Amino acid sequence: MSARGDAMTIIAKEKHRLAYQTPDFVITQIDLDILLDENHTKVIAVSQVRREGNHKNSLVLDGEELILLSVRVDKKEATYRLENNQLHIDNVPDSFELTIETEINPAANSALEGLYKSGAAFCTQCEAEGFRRITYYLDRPDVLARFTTKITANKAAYPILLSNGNRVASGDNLDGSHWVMWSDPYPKPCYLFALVAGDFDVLKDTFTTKSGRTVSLELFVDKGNLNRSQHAMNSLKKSMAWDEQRFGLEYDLDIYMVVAVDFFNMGAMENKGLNVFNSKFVLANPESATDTDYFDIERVIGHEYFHNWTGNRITCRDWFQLSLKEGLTVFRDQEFSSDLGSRTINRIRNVKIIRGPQFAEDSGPMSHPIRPDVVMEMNNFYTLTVYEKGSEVIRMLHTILGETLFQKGMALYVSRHDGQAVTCDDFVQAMQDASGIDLTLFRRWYSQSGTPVLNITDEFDAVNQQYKLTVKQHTPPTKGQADKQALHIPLSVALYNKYGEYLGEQYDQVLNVTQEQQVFVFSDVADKPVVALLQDFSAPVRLEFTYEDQDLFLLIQHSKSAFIRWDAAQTLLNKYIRLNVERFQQNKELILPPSLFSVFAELLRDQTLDKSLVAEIFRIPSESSMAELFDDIDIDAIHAVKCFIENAIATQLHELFMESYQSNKTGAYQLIQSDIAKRDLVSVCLMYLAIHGNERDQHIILSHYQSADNMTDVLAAMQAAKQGELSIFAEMMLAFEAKWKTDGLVMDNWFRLQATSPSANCLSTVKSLLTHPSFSMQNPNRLRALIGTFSAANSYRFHAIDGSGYVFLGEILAQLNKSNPQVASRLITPLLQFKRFDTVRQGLMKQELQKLAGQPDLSRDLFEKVSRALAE
Ligand code: B3K
Ligand code: ZN
Repeated sequence: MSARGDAMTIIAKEKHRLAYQTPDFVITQIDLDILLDENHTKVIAVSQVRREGNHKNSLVLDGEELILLSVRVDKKEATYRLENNQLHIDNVPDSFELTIETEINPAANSALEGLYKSGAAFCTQCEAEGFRRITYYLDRPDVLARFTTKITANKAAYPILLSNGNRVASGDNLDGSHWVMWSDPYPKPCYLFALVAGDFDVLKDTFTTKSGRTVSLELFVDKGNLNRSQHAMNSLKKSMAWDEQRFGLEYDLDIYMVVAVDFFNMGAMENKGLNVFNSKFVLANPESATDTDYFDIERVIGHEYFHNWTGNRITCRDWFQLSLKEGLTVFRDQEFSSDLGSRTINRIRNVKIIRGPQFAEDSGPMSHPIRPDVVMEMNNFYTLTVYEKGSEVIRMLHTILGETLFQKGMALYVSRHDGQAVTCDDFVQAMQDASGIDLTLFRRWYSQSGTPVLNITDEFDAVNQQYKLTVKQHTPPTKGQADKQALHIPLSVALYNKYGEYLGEQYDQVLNVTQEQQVFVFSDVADKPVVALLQDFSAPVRLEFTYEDQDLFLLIQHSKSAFIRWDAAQTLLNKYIRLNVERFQQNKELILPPSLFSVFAELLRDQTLDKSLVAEIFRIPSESSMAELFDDIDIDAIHAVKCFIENAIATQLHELFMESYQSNKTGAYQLIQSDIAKRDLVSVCLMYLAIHGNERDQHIILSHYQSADNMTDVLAAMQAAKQGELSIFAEMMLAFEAKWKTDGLVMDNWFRLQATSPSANCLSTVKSLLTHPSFSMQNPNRLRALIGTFSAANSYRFHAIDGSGYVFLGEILAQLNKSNPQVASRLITPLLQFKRFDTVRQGLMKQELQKLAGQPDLSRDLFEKVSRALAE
């Protein structure tokens, strides 16, 4: 692979944010003529090139995995040099037409970047730097060109030929091929280019924009899948309406197309007017998809649609600015989901991601600010930090400015920068200019990596009736950043009295923490209050505050914020997780406070609570999020404590789970909020019943499975049976496999169940499944479902003390290093944290990393992560 090389060449490729330079040349127009063929696709690119600034530099274009056929400058054969994946053309005029002919091999493209085959179809993925695998080009986001694309292909095999913009012409050739010409009126960076060719079923609809224009909506799915495409179409229409209502942003082209493909490295891609989607985020019907699948489809359809403004019309100047579009668009999709569904439940689920895997990333060898400073392989920076923490940073701005000023800032940002490629600083500047609020200090969130810690102590002065909070902030050092500065942290707090009564709005405030230490005083407080801290998780920080159990119980029972009720339960559980891990290590008996059972029982009995909230409270943190409570991870202790807590709750509240199961069981399937919440709670009840596991419990689980008319209920029963290691699990798995074995997306659930099995032979099962007919090493969804789940979501088995889990993952990564480095680079994550484990595991994990480091053809993707981890 020509983009790869030995360690030294790779190091030379490290790029720095501050080294940004404006391009020497721009391309204003590119006309592509693409003759599709499985192994010999021909690409003729005619570009209008213009020199920028006063210099005599050569034109240097990026290209990878290309066969160069010819280069012409103003129609004349040109001389050129090929050096390190770049095409150099010396002595070019200031303005000229450049014609480049290349040949590519889409069928051999297993990396799924550039033009490749997904099953029978051709499709593309160009972000971040995939366009250079289609033709030699100025592959950088600040070069914006108008594109026309003529696609020619065999008509019988590829009746549908798509690209960005509007379809302007088409025709048939005598040899059985046909062609379609597309023209995109909006100048765009090449990462937004897309091409799709294949034989699809199409679902058509229209949307009328607020200014009265009719937009054609077309959703392309594999033949036979139309009955699974309606929800995605509904989601698209909801997204378009929501962006008009909440952000005042209207769609700009006459057509919006979405294509679902089976082979895709990530979720979806926002190519202008032609989104390409992983079929996982398009296809759903009640029988084959869960409530979570439905939710995710709506969320991802929204996310890609919202990029049309935040990403496409206004794009990134360089890739270091990725969070400009991703953090903002994640914030927008979270708000969309929250406006359409439950704000609290959305917030809880997003916060779990930050506190779990994002905090882990923040403290590990790949730790980086939301706007990274050094990048080797850009694909490695589509991270939880850039996306999810990036969204938290936007959310903090929203909290500080309020909705009105935030929207004023958005409007200014859009009007000021429409059609441009800009920076995160430009965004913050627009927010500051529109609001009049000084954001100088706030900008540090863009440059500082790591998770800030807020250490809070309180004091009650009965004589003066004052309640004081002393807030200290510090951010532990991270890779490349030893010294940290104070950040602007919005800290939302509210006070309650000892009966759990809310003290009123003057005691419910967002405090602006801006210094290393600050004291905040509340006056006229009659008795020592109970404080709810970091309401709605108002900042992505770790909180240190010593709560008495009784105060947490009070917040769980009485807080007027549903989020705080959940969060207080988390804090209580975390307190006992920490304590019990220590007790386990000291060989002491594990304990829980007796009131936990009575307070939790009340929650189950309370008919007024959102069922999903109750479900979330009863979901004990996963072992990997428990790990985030500790600097040094004790896998065995964490596993024991998790089992202990779940067993204790299952035993103590057994009858209540039985009752709650019966009263929340839903009738015929409906995709409505109240039923979704009930199914959620039912799945938790089933899980506890399975852990308890007597004959009656087993009977309930089996009959739940047998009578289910939807995938959510089917999987709830199977998940429970697996967790309780019940004998009925094996039969369920066999029946499921027989029914779904030809449907990869549905089988992913089955692979995930296998991969998360608590059973001691889990790894050998996972290994044997590599040859299962439904599995494929070429399909990223299958890889993530089986291997990704085993190594990231089954910590106890993956971290087996004999190192077998590590060796297994190491071997898989060595294989994927060649075929699909991007996916390999995602799957390696659990190995990177080796420093936090005991010496035996550390040694074994390190051994696997070293083996990878010794691979002669290590991809840039893996090299960056392995070398950063080993350098720690
Ligand atoms: N922008 C794409 C992600 C591209 C990832 C490239 N490795 C999807 C999204 O965030 O909407
Ligand atoms: Zn995105």
